[in-house]
Amino acid sequence: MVERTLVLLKPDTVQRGLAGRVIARLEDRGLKIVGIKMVHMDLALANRLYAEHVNKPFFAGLSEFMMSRPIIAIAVEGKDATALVRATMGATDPQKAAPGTVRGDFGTDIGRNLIHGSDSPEAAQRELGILFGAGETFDYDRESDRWINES
Ligand code: IDP
Ligand code: MG
Repeated sequence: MVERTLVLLKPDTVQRGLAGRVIARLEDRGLKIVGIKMVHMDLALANRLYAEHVNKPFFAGLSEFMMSRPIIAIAVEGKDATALVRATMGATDPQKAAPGTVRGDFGTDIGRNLIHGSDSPEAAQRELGILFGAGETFDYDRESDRWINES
């Protein structure tokens, strides 16, 4: 099913100048950018986005890192976009992520794993609502997607 999902390029991706290369991997898989912006996360945003993790021992470090520098939020659309993004990202721990994935190729540490992707279509809906307001995402067709929409 064609759906939308949330990608965040974490501070390490922006700091290391890898944003373009990571975005290219998403586009190379056929995903369509339907919203994109730079965000400097605050604690309220971190608490909402990572609601499932607020009581975990790593939450303090995670939220501190996510608030440390600007990130890039991207709404992407495509067939099974959530699963496709997750496969492109690789496992949470870069040590375990397969070569060819973003985390497997560029990641060094579980706390510096470059990219966030929603973990289910339901989570994607919720997270997109947190990051993108009305008028910040766009409906448009790409000629190259016609065959996907017809299948
Ligand atoms: P995900 O990003 O692959 O969906 P989650 O389990 O949702 O992984 O965790 C959110 C983020 O929290 C991870 O991307 C990672 O940066 C961080 N994190 C998760 N588990 C640990 C841990 O055990 N130690 C340190 N950081 C962690
Ligand atoms: Mg997650």
